[in-house]
Amino acid sequence: MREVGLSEEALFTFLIERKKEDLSHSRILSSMCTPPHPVAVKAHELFIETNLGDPGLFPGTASLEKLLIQRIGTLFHLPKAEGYATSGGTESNIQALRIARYRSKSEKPNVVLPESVHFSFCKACDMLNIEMRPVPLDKNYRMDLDFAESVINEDTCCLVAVAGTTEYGKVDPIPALSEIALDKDIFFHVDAAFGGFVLPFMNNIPPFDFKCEGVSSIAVDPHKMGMSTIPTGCILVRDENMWNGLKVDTPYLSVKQEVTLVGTRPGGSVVGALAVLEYLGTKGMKAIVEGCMKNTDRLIRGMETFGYKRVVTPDVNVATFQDIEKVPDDWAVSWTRKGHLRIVCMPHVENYMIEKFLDEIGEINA
Ligand code: 0PR
Repeated sequence: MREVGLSEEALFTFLIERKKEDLSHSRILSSMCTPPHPVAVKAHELFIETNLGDPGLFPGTASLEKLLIQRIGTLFHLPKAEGYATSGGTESNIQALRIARYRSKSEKPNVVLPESVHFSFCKACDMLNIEMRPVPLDKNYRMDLDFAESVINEDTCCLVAVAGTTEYGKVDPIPALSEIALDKDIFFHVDAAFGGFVLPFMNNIPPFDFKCEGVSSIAVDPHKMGMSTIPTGCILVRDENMWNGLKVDTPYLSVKQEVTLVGTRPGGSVVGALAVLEYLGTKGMKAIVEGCMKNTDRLIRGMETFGYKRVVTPDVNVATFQDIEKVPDDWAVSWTRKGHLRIVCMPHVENYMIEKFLDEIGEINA
């Protein structure tokens, strides 16, 4: 490192120059993150130095984490759900599989999950030495129920479903899977990292949360549709005893045991997540979700007027299209494993961006 430090002016000139290399969100259509809501930024700054890894030093911050979990538990129809704020969906999914594995007596445990799961499950299964049993999707890009049931055996320690798949924005048949999990006494984890802050604010959606008796745990990410600062995920479990296998002694901390995967944890982004929910309320969240869904719908209809067909009608704000060879320059879009164009209509993807994208792709088509 430098022997003599830079002046503040020189330092920030350098940092700002590098930041200019980053893409502007006005061209980003591929991300499941979005610039944080201003109240999240303000709250994050206020709690910037706090560490939830040693909660006895920051009891006020720790009480806000508890309140965040309580708010989300209530949203997911189980106000007494237990949980904590993770670094994101990956950590939440790893933790869910750890719980499931400790609960299982099998020496060669497997997890039954849809082919559409996020790649964080590959990491979790690799770390935990769990066999993955992928279940193909039906024609609607949802986990095939019969197939799922047929691959569950006595070594299955966990069943996983996704509420808002990363690539196609679909919700698996969670009420039916919940029945299977109850019937076979299998731990059932729902990955709602993306959909968890979308589905509760929509009308007439089938239950995907603790309302289904068989659902054991849920992952949901404030740093995606919760519009908090990065990093914030949350994991919630139905019953606090589920944490038992994960408890580790922490003799010299202000608390004697912890269940989290990481040690030092930011309080700032966690309070940021709570701030967004408190500030917007269900009314504000509904308005944002409605805007995202309207834009998703407008994009799909606009693309279809050019003859670009949707792959599937999404349940949440992720639109996918078939047989696209070229997209207009300077837009960050993504492509699914099957080669479909994928656009995520996050809160920053305003209507004017959709119209502009449609105009430009329309010109290519003309
Ligand atoms: N579960 C689901 C359903 C997800 O979609 C994701 C991430 C995760 C778990 C993992 O979450 P973390 O990344 O918070 O650990 N989905 C996006 C993806 O991998 C994340 C993302 C966000 C990617 C912004 C790109 C980007 O620009 O595609």
